[in-house]
Amino acid sequence: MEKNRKAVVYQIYPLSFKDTNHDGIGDLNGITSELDYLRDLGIDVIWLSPVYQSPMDDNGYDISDYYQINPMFGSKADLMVLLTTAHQKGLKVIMDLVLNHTSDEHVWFKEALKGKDNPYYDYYIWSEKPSDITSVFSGSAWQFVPHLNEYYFHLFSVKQPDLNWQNPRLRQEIYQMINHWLDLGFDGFRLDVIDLIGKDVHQKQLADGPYLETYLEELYETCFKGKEVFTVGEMPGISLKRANEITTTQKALDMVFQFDHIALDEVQGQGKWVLKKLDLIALKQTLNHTQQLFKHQGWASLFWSNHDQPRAVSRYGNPKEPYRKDSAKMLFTLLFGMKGTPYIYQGEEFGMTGIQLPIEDYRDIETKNIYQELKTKGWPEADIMNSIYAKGRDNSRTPMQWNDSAYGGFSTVTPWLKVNPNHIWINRDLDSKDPNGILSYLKTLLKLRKQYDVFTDGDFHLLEDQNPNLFIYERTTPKERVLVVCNWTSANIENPIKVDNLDILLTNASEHNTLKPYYATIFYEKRD
Ligand code: TEU
Ligand code: CA
Repeated sequence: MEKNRKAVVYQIYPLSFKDTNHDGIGDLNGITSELDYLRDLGIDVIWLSPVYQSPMDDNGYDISDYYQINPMFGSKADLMVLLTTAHQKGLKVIMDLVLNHTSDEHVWFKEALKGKDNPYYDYYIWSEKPSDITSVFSGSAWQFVPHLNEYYFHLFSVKQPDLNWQNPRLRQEIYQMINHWLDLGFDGFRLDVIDLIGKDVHQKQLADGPYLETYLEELYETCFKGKEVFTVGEMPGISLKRANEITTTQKALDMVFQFDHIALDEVQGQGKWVLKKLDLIALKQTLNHTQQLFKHQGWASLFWSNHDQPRAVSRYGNPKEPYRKDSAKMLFTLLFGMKGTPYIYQGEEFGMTGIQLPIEDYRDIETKNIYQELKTKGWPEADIMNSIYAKGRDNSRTPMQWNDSAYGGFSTVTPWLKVNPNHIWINRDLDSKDPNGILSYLKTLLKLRKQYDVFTDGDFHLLEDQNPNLFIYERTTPKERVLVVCNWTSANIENPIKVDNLDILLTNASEHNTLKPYYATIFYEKRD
């Protein structure tokens, strides 16, 4: 919705944000204690990854009770304190809704297992014969239940049975639950793999399923209509075109996460573990395509990273000194100069990097399963580990590095997942004291976005589209023009654009004719 178009969203992965009761696990009170920091950063909306009751097979994306809070994070009262305090500081809080599946420990599934006559049986997806669909987390997507002599469908872990959205009673029960969270005062939702609710498993149509728009409209009519709600749907399997159409109708979601620009460093069709070097021209084409498609209708989300994706600096920039800071600034500039809603993933704001661990230290179910799967397939150990270092989800889940103390100030005891040893020189406190830090740069960038409408409204023109090293574009309205110039590489490169007469809004450099490694500048011009 129009009113949300200047908002900036910050994603919190509660497990890894801040531990205040010394059990090595991040908690709600830890989040509340850092709200001033988030407000001062210039964000508007906090997206909380799931904190509901859960056996944590997939770190909370396996919900066993949508109404209760997992005690490892605190209580529902703690959550309400977080919400109220955030509101006092002018911040919104959106919850993560996992509606494609529940935990197998959810009471609905426990009831369903009692037999075909049970009213909850039809809340899930069953078959007498498994098809060849595989789970995102390895193996078949069908799990046999001997006493029912049937298989249930789980696109993710075996502990995440998929819900049957074609059942109207299930849908009503979900809507009721969503309205409960809205009644409590929450400001909106991030909807996990929401494209999947439109699937037809028996026709083998999953991500681009036929019922999506129908259910989204029903959800809108029953929960969101007439309320001020911020909604973003995660849609890993949907085309850009359909994402654009869904965000054009006023009766669905404000925006979606679409992943075309994310999948460019993997061999198409072979999944995320078969690595490929990213081609800047391909990235330009994809982002340009998005910007053009969303020029007149729809609304896009601007993100490099989240709790499933590797750290942006390690993946697209350069985590090595002396390049880390400049490349982090360059990545923010390149993406947040575009049209859409910026998303920052915790730690990205001061350039946290990925990690390399011995296999037994990984905690993510996907990583543990793929290690076994690739072993069985005969991949050499070194290749498996290289793929995990590059793409494993624990890269972005290591604890927040607040300072250089033991455990990075995240906790006073051994955390649930290793802290990156580089917290000694990469941490929030250190970066915030540095006038050339990433934080201070990002704060200015976010302020500029609020100040100049051209960032929200301007048309997007890609320049130098065949240049394999520089990413250059302009944004224009009849009144203003900004020119964004970025060097994607670690080499010095001559600037092909004449910039001598332009004002500078933001830069990480002092020289603008020879562009230093990871150079980034936003130039500005009034047009009359
Ligand atoms: O992720 C959905 C998804 O398809 C991917 O991002 C996936 O997790 C990853 O690419 C695997 O390679 C969402 C959540 O963000 C993720 O954390 C959950 O594990 C998943 O749904 C299941 O709920
Ligand atoms: Ca804790």
